[in-house]
Amino acid sequence: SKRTSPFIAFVLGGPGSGKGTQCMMIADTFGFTHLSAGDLLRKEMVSDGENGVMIRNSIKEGKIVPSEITIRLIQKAIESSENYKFLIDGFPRSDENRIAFERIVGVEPDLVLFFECPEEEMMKRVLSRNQGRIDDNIETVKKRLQVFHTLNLPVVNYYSRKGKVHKINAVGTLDEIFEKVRPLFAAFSK
Ligand code: UP5
Ligand code: MG
Repeated sequence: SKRTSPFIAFVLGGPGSGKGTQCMMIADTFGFTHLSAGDLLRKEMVSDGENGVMIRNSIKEGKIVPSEITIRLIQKAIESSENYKFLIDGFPRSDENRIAFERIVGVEPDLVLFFECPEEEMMKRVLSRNQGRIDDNIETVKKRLQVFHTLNLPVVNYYSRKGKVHKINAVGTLDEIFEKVRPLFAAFSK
């Protein structure tokens, strides 16, 4: 089936809520291309680009990188893909991010997934991840949680009012959570 615009799902949730993990399972099962905004920024951070130092400083402080930079990376990834179905993981993180995406890319998400997870659980997962991320330390995690509450949640509330949010309880085994996610995508596949 041909669409004129891509199918876009925003996948939101606090740090360590399981966005990346579930996106990999959705991508495998339903043929989506998984675009993690954080992964795109970490890749850009270690490239020779002019914004590397600024991106590193933002991530280290749990701050949101300027919208134009993140959107350019997401847009490039969408445009260079043959696919038309995308999971955009960890973006938009603020109303400003959201409005800039609407303005620059000019598309609305078809659906928004929100992984709801208690703060203690998110904290525990992030601090036991051990993959060398410069933001997986107690000081930065506290800042990430703060930013999540003040800037990310308004985006979830905005899409809730538009009836686009599917809230998923993110506590449980990977498979238990995926069984709650599956029906949302089954409806859109094929
Ligand atoms: N895990 C996963 N599911 C589990 C389960 N059900 N039970 C037990 N453990 C589970 O999971 C985290 C850890 O928990 C893993 O070890 C996993 O095995 C385990 P993961 O799937 O990685 O969770 P995720 O929600 O993806 O956590 P992440 O830490 O990636 O979330 P963040 O939103 O904090 O990180 P992100 O990479 O999106 O952003 C990092 C920074 O980049 C931001 O703070 C910001 O500075 C910057 N950024 C921007 O500026 N703009 C953007 O648009 C995006 C990022
Ligand atoms: Mg992630």
